[in-house]
Amino acid sequence: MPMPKRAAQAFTAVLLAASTVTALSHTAAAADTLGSAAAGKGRYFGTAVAANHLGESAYAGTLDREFNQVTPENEMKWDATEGSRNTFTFGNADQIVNHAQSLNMKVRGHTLVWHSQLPSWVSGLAATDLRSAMNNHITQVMQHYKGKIYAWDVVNEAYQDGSSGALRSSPFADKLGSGFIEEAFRTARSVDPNAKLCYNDYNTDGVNAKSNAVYAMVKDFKARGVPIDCVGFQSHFNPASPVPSDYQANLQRFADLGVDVQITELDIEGSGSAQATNYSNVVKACLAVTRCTGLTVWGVTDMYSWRSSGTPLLFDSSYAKKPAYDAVLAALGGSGSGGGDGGGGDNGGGNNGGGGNATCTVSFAKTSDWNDGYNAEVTVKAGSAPIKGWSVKVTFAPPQTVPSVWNGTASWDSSGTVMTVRDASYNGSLAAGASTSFGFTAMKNGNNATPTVGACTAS
Ligand code: G2I
Repeated sequence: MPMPKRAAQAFTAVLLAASTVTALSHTAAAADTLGSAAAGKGRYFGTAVAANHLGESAYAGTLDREFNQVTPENEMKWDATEGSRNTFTFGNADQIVNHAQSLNMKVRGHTLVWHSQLPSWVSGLAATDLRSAMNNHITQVMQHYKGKIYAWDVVNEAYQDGSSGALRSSPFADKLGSGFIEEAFRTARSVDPNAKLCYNDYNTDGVNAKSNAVYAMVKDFKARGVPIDCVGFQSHFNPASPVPSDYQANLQRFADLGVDVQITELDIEGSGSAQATNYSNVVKACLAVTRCTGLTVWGVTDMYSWRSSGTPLLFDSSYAKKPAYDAVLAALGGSGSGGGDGGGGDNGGGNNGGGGNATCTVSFAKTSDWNDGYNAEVTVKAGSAPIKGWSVKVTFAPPQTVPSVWNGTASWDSSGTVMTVRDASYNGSLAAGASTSFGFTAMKNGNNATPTVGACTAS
């Protein structure tokens, strides 16, 4: 439940107090955030998140407004979760997971078995001990987050760059042999059968020796029934490593093996229209592949990027939207301040969301009104297609506050005037034409105005 929010801006409009029921209805407009636009295409749009920035209001405000999926940037790695053998520390990762859950965002677990950010006690173990340490690590971390993670990067970056197509040297490959990957996936499935299990790597974005090696592994796993559900393509691009021309074809060939594919760590160095075009091409490639179920950028703002000087992200260091942001939103069929064109009718319809024709409408009613406050009910009605989730923005007149919301999950913009309410998961799924409702209590604090209810966004 949200804390009471005090609206900050001056309120000038004059509205007549209405004690009777006010009804308004909107048809779904083009979505105006990355997450809602992606949801309109049956995808998620996420970002890497660092726990130590969550207390910064511009950071959290941008995250909460724009994204509906998060990947902890470092907090779930082995050095962060099991720095000493069998002593597990989850505090920072829990902060991110709790934040995401309160806003109905998906969480990608990153990552269980990786040669980097690996504590030295692990690299020092002999084979038998290393095998049990690996399986114990997977088991303990996945158990802690069981039911909260939509997908895990079970194994990260196991292959070498270049033309060899071989596994990279690591304690796991060197001591356990190539079978460590299969073993990690089998252990992971036994711990949380509901989480999607992914292999994740970089420089595998186009067809090349490295991606061919990963492709052969996935094909073999599928043929032998080794559990694997998805492949992540990190997609760290710069002028020396640009978006490959066969990017979409490469995603498609993996999808054709029977796995989902995701863009997992997208960032593209550059600026202006060149960067925007590259971003747009990546989004279009994902939308063109039915099993490409979502995209994640590797950070909210250029300021905190792991390669900040390359300004590779969608928001600049002041959290202003860059041309790349507008291009991504337009490619997703949304329309925001940048004036996207609404996109085409492309409905890739991934397997985790609604199709492109998921719509909903809202109507608003004050259900009670007293000196200091009022209660309201917002009814959400699915359009002519079933929907899997919905969200509605409600803008309050300062200095009104909202101490309580029910049957929905609320988040607030940084000004404290705009509340976005998403379904409470149990009431997100609606048959065509079916309705549900959420409610809230508002305190007037001297302002008797009726809030403005925005369009309903369905996924
Ligand atoms: O290198 C970019 C990414 C490549 N794919 C896997 C990702 O997990 C990886 O993420 C980066 C993080 O963005 C960095 O933030 O992984 C780096 C480490 O391999 C992260 O850098 C580390 C620094 O090296 C440490 O000095 C620092 O303590 O971040 C740590 C936490 O801020």
